[in-house]
Amino acid sequence: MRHCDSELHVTGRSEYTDDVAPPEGLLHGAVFGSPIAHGKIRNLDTSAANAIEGVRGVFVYDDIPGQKFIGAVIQDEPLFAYDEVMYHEHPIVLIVADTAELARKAAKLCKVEIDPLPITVCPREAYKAGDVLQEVRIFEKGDVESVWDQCDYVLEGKIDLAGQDHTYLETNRARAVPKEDGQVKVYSSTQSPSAGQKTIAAVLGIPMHKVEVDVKRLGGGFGGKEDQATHWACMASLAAVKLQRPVQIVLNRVEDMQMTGKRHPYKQDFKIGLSKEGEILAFDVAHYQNSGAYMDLSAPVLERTVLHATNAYAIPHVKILAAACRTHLPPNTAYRGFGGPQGMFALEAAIYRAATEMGVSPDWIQKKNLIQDGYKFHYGQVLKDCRMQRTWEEAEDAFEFSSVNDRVEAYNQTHRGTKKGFAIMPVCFGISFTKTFLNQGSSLVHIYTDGSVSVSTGGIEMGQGVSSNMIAIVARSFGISPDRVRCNSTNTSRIANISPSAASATSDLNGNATLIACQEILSGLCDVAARELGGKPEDISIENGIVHLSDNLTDLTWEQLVLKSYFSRVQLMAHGFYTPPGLHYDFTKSDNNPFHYYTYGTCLIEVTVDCLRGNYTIDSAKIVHDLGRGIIRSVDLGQVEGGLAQGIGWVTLEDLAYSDDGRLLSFALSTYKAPDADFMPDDLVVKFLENADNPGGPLGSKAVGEPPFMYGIGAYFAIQHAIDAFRPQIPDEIVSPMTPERVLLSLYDVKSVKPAEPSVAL
Ligand code: LUZ
Ligand code: MOS
Repeated sequence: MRHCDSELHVTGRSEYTDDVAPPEGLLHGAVFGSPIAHGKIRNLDTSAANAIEGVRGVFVYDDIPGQKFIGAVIQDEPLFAYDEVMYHEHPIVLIVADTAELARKAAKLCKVEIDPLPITVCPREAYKAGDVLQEVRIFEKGDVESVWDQCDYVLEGKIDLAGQDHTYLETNRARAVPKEDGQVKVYSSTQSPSAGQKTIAAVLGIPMHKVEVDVKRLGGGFGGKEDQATHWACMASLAAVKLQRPVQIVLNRVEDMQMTGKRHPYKQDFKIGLSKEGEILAFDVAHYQNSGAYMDLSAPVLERTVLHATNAYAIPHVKILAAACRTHLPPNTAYRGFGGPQGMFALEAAIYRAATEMGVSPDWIQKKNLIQDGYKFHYGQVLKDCRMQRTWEEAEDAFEFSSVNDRVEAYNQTHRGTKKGFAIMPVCFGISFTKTFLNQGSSLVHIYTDGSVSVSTGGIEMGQGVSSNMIAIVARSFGISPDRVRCNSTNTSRIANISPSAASATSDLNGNATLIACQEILSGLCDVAARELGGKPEDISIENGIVHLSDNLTDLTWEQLVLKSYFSRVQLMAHGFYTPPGLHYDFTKSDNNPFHYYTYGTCLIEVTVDCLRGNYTIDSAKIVHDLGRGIIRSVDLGQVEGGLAQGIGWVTLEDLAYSDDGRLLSFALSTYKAPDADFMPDDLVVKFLENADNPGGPLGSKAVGEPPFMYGIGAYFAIQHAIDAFRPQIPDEIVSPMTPERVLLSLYDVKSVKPAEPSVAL
């Protein structure tokens, strides 16, 4: 089976939110945002905007009839800024007009007078000033202070990790259509339709059953639409209900980049202690998360940083400080990996630093400290069916780890202008929402009288292939061809209280729910078939669309069985509900079981650095990945390759630069470079573990969305390795991303320069 949308995609016929034919009288919204990053609004004048011919509505904070503050964790964020602006381009006014061009023109005529207040963009500074979004927490296992003396090596360092723009092809957008009796139907590019529904209802002050959110598919989400799609859906709904006209908001690329939150940048301090045999005895790390102006998902993101702070390594003494620091940036948000990558980066940096000091290769330390069955994490979960060492060993054999070092050294000894480097990145990623209640999935399966089937679930198709997975699960459950099955849009009137499509868990939760729904229908169908064929229901099976009795072919087809069941008044639709067992998690306690299981893998990355120019190529990436028993190979491969590309992009090209006054400098795709196909290694090998069924996933599968992202971290240390071959160094601060400019500066003894302000007016 292939991705079910592949033909529609390559022929440009797949429909996205605003591809659906515009309803009559559709109006268009544009947002006026704050010209500065922090200050008190003294006066707001929208009269010039209002006076423009074709402007149909101007909306500000006071026009909100219901709840004026929104937010998934706590409601601390006003839908429109009203007394204090907290970041550059913070939305203040929504203009609605006949065309998007007119709305944008009018938005430019809004005038706001603001008394400036001090701006903080650095989380360390916010932390020192005590400006944190929640109580600073310290997690401890063992006692790091007691072991430094026993360590043969103790190393410290500082890290400056940049954020990352989601760079989905489809920017944030929503269309709201007013319906009879105060209802509103909303087409939203969101990973979380129920969050949209709930928040729209609260903002409008109406019950949730008056709001229907429908999502066919997204042109990418990556976490950027887990929480922050809600804002635009609320604004469009507010205007649509007030004006009784359909209203659409489509952010352009620059607006999307400036107004929405990103992956959280972090500043980090680490201290690591090792024995001379290479055992990691203690790891002490402080994570200063750059949370942005409001909470958004910062707290759960920071939790996952804490949970993944020791990644794939067994460490007896651990101390982790976690601070969510308020800065004057848009609220940072979910992004593939959800804090996990930031947690893992710090430890990899510490291991690299230790390896440099000890004169060994980092992989010698990595391998010695890999987790195994029975290991108890600092948050209490005990590992079982651990496949960490297995993926490492299979990668070691398949990709000949033992010869990589010699090969790279031999190259470096004979080449002056270019140097090679490599790194290995093991990944252990916990699968489940850490907010335990979110771990629920629902599915509605309908068999129609012609034998065709439709399935609706809480899963959002954002390119990742969840719809294809749902189709595969239905087709296999009923023993019919996937062409007989269609996956519907995700709709809050068909499925209630949908958890966001996030945490890599969408196919797991909704796929297991789909299996349950199919089983329920199947038991009725088997009764009918048994009666018809004169056998026992438990001896009935269906394969390739034909009913089998005790594994023997019969004359009864799927279509006939369905029709007979219908005429016998047997149920042909069912709702399935699934929640994984045994999860419990309390951030303040240490005996937790947050994850249903873990996904494992090991990646080897090799690079070549051009030591004259500072640019580099990623020569190869070779991965052994555990996906249980995969559902659709090409879909899984797409997730692994896409995740890897995004991970490499995060630590290499994607330079999310802010000025000291809180303005995003790289606010367009001309100045913000995401990796493309050419940048990816020609030599890309992905091997899936064999005989690795996972009892926790549907059809034995494992979650695959996020874990491969973290393989990309290896690219950073591979490049550093190559740089060190040219000019050995211990940087004062480990700064990511490793852009070609930074590489060049570190190859030669020059002090870092600040990026120039872009001169192009947009
Ligand atoms: N979203 C969320 C996530 O709300 N909770 C999580 O634990 C999570 N983990 C990964 C990605 N998104
Ligand atoms: Mo996410 S970071 O929306 O799984």
